[in-house]
Amino acid sequence: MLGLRVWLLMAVTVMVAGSIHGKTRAAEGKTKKPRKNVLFITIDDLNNDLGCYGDGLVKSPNIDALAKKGVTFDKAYCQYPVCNPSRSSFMTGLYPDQTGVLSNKDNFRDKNPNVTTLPQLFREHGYFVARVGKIYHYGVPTQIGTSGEDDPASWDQVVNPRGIDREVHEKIHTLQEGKFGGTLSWLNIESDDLEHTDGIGATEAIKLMETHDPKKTGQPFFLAVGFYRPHTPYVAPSNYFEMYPRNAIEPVMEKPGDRDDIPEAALPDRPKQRELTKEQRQEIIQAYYASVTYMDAQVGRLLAALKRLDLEKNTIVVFVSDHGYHLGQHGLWQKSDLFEGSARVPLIITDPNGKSGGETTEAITELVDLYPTLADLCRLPKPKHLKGRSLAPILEDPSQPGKEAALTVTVSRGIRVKGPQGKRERVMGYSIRTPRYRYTEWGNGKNGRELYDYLSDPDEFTNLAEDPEHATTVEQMESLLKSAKKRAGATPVSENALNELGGRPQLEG
Ligand SMILES: [Ca+2]
Repeated sequence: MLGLRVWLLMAVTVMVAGSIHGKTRAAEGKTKKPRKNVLFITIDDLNNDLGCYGDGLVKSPNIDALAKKGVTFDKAYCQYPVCNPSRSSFMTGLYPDQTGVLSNKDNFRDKNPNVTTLPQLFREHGYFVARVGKIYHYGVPTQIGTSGEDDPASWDQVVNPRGIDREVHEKIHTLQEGKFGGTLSWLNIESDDLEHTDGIGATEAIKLMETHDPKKTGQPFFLAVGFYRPHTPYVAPSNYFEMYPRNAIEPVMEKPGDRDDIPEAALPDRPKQRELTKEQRQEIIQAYYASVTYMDAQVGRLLAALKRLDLEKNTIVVFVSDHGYHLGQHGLWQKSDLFEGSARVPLIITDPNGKSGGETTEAITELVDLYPTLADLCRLPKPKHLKGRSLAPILEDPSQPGKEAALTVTVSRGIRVKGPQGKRERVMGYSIRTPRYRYTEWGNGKNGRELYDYLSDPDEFTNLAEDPEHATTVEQMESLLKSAKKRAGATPVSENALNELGGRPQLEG
């Protein structure tokens, strides 16, 4: 085991890009007053089950401590509830219809070869810009340790950690033999934090903070750290599993009748997930939460390093997940759907010079807003292509109103279009979330519509879309959705293209 451990601790691939602007940047760093650093932490498949979002069971002390220093966004929504489309959107500042990335197989450079990404903007303005782990799309777990589907133009340096979780696949419990990412899979393993991919990633990120400390280099940094947990397989050290006794977990069971008024397109079931027993659910949720708390500890290491290096007072921290995650709600697990559980994400932003600390905002927020926000906070010129809106005014005053509606889109599961034995096709789903309602159209409404009122129905049990009593609200929502689609560049996707998309293996990651 010792030999394996030594090897694992060295299992890091570091790549440094040829820096054509190196001299210019160093000079810039010396002549201008110190600028803010950015620590951009992205989490894979993390939902809002965290202490700072009011969860009474999940232990997330480090994320909660971060929330006390910044603004917690209670109504933040991803633009697509799957890794690659969501990440491509917030990293470019474009909506998914504009990036052209509607599955895990696409690349935003195909449609937008010269788009300036968020980290690229910082590179162009003299920052040292590095990535550790998953920022753009990675197939998890298979691409761990590689650069995944990276965007080389975004970074000066990249680090690809690979830990014990990538080496123990034969031990992992899974609902589908040989599959880990697109299904539910988990493993409790006696091990040390630092043997796992995210522990190695945190160590490498801390080294980058040390070597690229602006006090030494005269150059600010933009450090993007992408943790892999709690994405499946939920592999974490045993001590984190022990924090969640299974009988203390009260899993959500599918409510009888819940699906009666939900359109077929809205329910992307994955094999064997609806039939899980209560005991199986407890075992799976224990592993998910163990992975969350393990990841939280790695976030804590990054924040402690910022403090130790006296960088806290000049570093903006963003903590965000790429999309939400279901643990049994509506009989659904994981992601890919347009319910609140998949669309909503945790988002915390700290600005050391900001007035707010420890406040929560109810402002409707989209992840596409992150790019203009960071450009604003660091006083960089915003590229013209950006479609989001800066959150700087909300950070200044969290009681400010947000957007009228947040847009989340997805390609549906295959739905039967010609009778019960007919062929299955895919349609686009577009959903808006306002402060009170969620309204969703499948296939422009031809394949179903949904309206949920969170004031009276937080669990989305009753679909009000076809209820005559709510006709006025539906009309208002139709109009809001229409304008949201317009600003997001939604165009009719040809049926063939859509079915090609849907047929691709896009669930992993
Ligand atoms: Ca993800």
